[in-house]
Amino acid sequence: MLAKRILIIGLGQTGLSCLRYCLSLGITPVIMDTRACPPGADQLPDNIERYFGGLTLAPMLEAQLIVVSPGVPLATPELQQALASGIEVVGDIELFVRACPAPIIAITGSNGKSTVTTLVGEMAAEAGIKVGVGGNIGTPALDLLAVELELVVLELSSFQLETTPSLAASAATVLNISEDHLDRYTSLTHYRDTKLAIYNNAALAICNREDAHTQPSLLDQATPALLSTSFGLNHQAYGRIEHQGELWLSHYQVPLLPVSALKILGTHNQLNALAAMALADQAQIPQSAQLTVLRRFTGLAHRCQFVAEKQGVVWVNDTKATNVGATLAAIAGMSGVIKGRLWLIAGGVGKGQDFSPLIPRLHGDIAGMVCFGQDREQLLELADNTHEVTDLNGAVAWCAAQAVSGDCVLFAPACASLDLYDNYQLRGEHFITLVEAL
Ligand code: UMA
Ligand code: ADP
Repeated sequence: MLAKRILIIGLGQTGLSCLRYCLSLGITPVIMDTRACPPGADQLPDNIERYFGGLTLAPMLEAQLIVVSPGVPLATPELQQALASGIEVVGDIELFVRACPAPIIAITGSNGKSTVTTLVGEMAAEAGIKVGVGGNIGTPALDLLAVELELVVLELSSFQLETTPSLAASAATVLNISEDHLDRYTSLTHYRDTKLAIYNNAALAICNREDAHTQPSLLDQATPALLSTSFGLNHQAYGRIEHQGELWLSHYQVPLLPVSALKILGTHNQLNALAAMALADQAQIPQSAQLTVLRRFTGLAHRCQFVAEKQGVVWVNDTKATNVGATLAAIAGMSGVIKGRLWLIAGGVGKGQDFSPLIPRLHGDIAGMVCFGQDREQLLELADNTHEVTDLNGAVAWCAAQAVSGDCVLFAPACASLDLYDNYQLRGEHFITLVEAL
């Protein structure tokens, strides 16, 4: 039973889904948003009590339950005050897991979440399972409750994991950990520990052998024995072996699929495929369906997406590379397939990241990097082969003037888009428009 006096904080996609959910249960919630004109304001029925332009403490303290959107940190002083007064504060995913009767596959990590979530969802659908796919990937989880499902695949951000104490996934994975969101967390350890909460009460934890940060033992030595398996690039568990003269994805050294059959490029995508198989096995999705999907999947839009070849120069849109780890993976993936030099476009909101892991690449694979947006100064100072522009128009024009036939221009900004765009998709679409106009 949900409390009767519910306050929803945030009127974006999540807040609107929480509103719909409350109304479906016959509860009229109160809405609050720090923004003067939040995106969902025009969809709010007239009879709903609302507070915009800041967090107002009095109605917060009158609530029995506060449902907070992922973009609002729990550390916000007003929320801390509500918590100190004994008011329960949860996120939309918490409401979802309390209400969802179907088993849940839960996926987090700094990078690869949407790719793996989509793969597992497609594998389940291929096997004829009634599956719902949602969470941070875009469809708010509560909207999945509208139809009866046999399986739910959730992409979960660290923000969502902060407020989901009842999660008990049938399989959970942390794909990898690299610096991100350090404008919200006090340290990498703080960020990692928030993500590792995905393993709490999971029936199976699936970890990355290449990345010790993803392993649950780091969270709490006292955690009761958790069943776990792993994926990685060697022969163990979900891994890779040499077979018939080439590399294959394998499970306990049984060859399953030649790496060459994957249409998604780079070792990071091989890890994504292995993680998806591990999750799918736990969800009892037949291997034939898994392999069918892995053979046909060409990748999601905005992730290392081929845009066009112009005068022999290949242009690639990886606007979803919103942190350094993703940009490094994209560079490694592209370096294996291009003939000429690689030009990188980067910049935006750096979120407190350390950009220095890009330095060896700037001295190696990358001919030049053009930097735009809010935190471009931090990128510019990494090496001598960098160039400053204010916006993406300037960046595309500069690369078009540098690159020659055989080269590749990679837009993998290592930053969030919110200084110049509403979201990463709009940034990617702007890039595509600029390239097509060349
Ligand atoms: N905001 C305010 N005041 C408020 C509420 C929100 O300023 O009172 C700001 C937030 O700081 C943020 C923006 O508004 O900058 C959106 O926040 P939100 O919590 O309203 O977001 P939603 O529209 O509900 O979208 C969220 C996820 N966004 C975030 O966590 C920031 C979406 O993930 C997700 O698809 C959606 O719920 C459905 O579950 C997007 C994202 O950027 C893709 N996620 C981050 C990431 O992947 O790095 C975590
Ligand atoms: P997320 O949902 O976690 O942002 P995506 O699947 O959307 O992840 O991929 C975003 C970007 O991250 C990709 O464009 C690619 O550059 C990079 N990436 C994808 N998978 C991985 C991985 N396993 N390790 C490192 N980087 C990755």
